[in-house]
Amino acid sequence: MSRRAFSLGAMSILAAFLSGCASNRELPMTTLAPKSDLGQWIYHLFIEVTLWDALILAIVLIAFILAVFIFSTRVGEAAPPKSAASDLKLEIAWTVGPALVILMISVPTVRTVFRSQPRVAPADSLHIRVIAHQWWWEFQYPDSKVITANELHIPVNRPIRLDLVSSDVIHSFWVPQLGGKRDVVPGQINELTFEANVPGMYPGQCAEFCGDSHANMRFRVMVETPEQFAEWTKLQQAVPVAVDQITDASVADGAKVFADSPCTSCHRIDGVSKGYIAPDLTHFGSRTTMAGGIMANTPDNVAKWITDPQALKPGALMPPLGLRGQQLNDLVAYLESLK
Ligand code: HEC
Ligand SMILES: [Cu+2]
Repeated sequence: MSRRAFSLGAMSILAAFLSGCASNRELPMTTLAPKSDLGQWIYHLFIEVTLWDALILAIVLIAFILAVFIFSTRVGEAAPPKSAASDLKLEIAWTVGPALVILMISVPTVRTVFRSQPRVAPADSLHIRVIAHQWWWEFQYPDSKVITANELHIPVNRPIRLDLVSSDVIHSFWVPQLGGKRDVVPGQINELTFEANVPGMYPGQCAEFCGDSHANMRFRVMVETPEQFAEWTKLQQAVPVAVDQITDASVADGAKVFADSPCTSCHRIDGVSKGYIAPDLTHFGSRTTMAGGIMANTPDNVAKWITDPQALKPGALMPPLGLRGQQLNDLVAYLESLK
């Protein structure tokens, strides 16, 4: 390969890499910009271990370079340098040395593990039950009875205690900026405790391969001020307008389409249906994303989703139900009206 071709190739790879970074800047999946106490502990641990590693690397490199100069055969020197078959002092040194290195890494690690996993939830913590499904996340707030999907709202500067359960296979709850991964294992309740300290929206992702749409099992955490969180909770607690009270004609027709369709056997809408194996749609219109956070919640996307869920999300456990035309439009208008 010519030099020019090589540098062109290298530059285009670099450009692709940099633009990839740029497009992610808005919602960074990074552990290097922690926004919670747990995230910060892990970040500091990473920096601490990296510094120790850098020191060790420097020592090894210096020793190596010195050895090359001191022990190499000189020009005109006939015999190779003599080698020792065994050297007790050296052997002790290279046993104790690595043991110390492991100690230096493991002490702060174990300390962080214990610090980040209190057995008893901190006083005043907000309890939330997280249920992982193939391939979406359900969030239940036992105190306020709110149920939502794929968008977890939490208040800033308040301890959060998540109880993580799975309804099918092993998943893993991971929000890089808020802290470490926690596996979600069927038949077991795992806990995660943290306190977010900067309001904002943080992307999350299932981090344990769980089937066809594992990569599409995303979610968002909205860290809000206490006032915003209280307001959101109030809206989620509101009972939807009764079907016979709906004023908009299209929305009212859509409500009928929903109530008369198999949608009701999987989805719950407060006062309308009791399905529980799929996302609760009582306040679907208030969510910004849908289907495991893979796309924006827009009328267009909802219509495409209902028409053919598997086309948008491989393996999605929702069947296409053959709705089209006016029926579909009305249904979408109804779903989006559920604020
Ligand atoms: C067999 C059960 C089942 C039926 C029937 C069903 N769905 Fe679903 N639906 C699901 C599942 C499961 C998901 C979650 C898919 C995912 O994200 O992987 C879902 C997701 C959705 C979502 C996105 C929700 C969100 O917040 O991400 C909407 C909207 C929706 N369904 C509407 C409907 C409508 C309207 C009907 C009736 C025409 C219907 N569904 C019928 C199982 C079902
Ligand atoms: Cu998963």
